[in-house]
Amino acid sequence: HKGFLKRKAHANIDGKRIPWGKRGWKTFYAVLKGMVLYLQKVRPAQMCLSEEVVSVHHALAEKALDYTKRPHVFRLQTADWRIFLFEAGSKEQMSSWIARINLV
Ligand code: I3P
Repeated sequence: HKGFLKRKAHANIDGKRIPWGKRGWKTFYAVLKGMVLYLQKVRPAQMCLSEEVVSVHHALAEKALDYTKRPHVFRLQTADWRIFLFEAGSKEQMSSWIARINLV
């Protein structure tokens, strides 16, 4: 499962609020392999690919019903209580990410 996703980090480990200045939306190329979500970011200036790794083992994905600023947004809560919002390109893509994440 792969594709572009926009992400906003909402809460850090143990549910601590992400501080001002680090709460913006960023685009990643996301790849879900097994129980791991790889978030790759292309950085043209550095000519390198930076990657973040998020474990989706015991994570919960659901449509972010209370977030209305953007469409097709789902919330991901990880086992260590981090919370991310992800914006997919369409309703279908959003549903498919949610289903795939909750399956593992
Ligand atoms: C954040 C950025 C986000 C915004 C967030 C801001 O600023 O503008 O887009 O979330 O608001 O704090 P920064 O990039 O400086 O961290 P929304 O797009 O959801 O409005 P928030 O603090 O209310 O989450």
